[in-house]
Amino acid sequence: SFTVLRTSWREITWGDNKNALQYLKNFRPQNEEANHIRVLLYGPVGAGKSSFINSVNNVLQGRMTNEALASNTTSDQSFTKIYQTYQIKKGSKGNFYPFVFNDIMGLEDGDGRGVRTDDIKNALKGHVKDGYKFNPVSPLSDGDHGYTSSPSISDRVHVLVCIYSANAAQMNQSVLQKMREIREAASELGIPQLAILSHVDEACGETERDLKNVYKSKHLKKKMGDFSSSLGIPMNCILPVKNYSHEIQLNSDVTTLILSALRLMIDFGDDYADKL
Ligand SMILES: Nc1nc2c(ncn2[C@@H]2O[C@H](COP(=O)(O)OP(=O)(O)OP(=O)(O)O)[C@@H](O)[C@H]2O)c(=O)[nH]1
Ligand SMILES: [Mg+2]
Repeated sequence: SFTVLRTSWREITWGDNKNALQYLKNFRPQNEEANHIRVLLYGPVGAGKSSFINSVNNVLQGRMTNEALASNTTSDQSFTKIYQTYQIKKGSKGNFYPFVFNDIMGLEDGDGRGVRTDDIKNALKGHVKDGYKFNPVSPLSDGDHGYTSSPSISDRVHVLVCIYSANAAQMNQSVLQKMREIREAASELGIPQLAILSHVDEACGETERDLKNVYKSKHLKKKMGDFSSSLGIPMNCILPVKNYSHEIQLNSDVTTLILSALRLMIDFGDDYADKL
């Protein structure tokens, strides 16, 4: 075929998810002062931020779940407006995995609708209280109810993950500009960054037919390359993912990609938290 390469351009082991699962089950932050590694997901409306958290939850629970509430309505307003920390249950005794997720309201085109870049910077530094409802009109400031003045290591963001749909037509310039600003803010703080290219199933027929073609698809390789250069994130920090969306049961290949992205973000975050 003209659309797929003969061999994968990146190595990945399909169908054996046990090692990665065990690694995550055993994981503890190196920094003993850190209760958890905090992952902040950001990206345009509908990119799949909530779905990614749902997918991680599915994979770690070993069954389908619906806790992070991915929106199923098509709307120009983002579904995620509250700064909420998502924990993942571990076992049945009120334990949680030592990594947590936050997702930030979509970056929308134009002014005054998405989360302000200043508030994303606040979140990176741990100043945004859990449950805070972002105000698109004015950013949080010291003294506000939702503002944490002296954040702990656990309040801070340890890894920033940008999610973008492989199925999106073209990168919107104002969204791109906003993503760059956020990246720069994170870079100034030394926070490691990754990017997830979601919806890889919908973006390429060969991948839709068989997810194992994800690193053989010429189209997706180009998408990842374009994404890398427009965002300024190196190719080895870009991970393709197909979120659990229409499935009613777990699928080993879907899980493989989710675990591979999750493991990298936890490790990057852990390295950063260890230096704090
Ligand atoms: N086929 C497919 N559908 C996906 C994927 N990721 C997300 N979806 C679907 O895309 C829609 C939007 O996903 P969400 O997870 O709600 O997106 P979001 O980034 O949280 O969006 P906001 O909270 O509105 O900013 C949902 O209907 C998901 O089921 C994917 O990788 N593949
Ligand atoms: Mg969402």
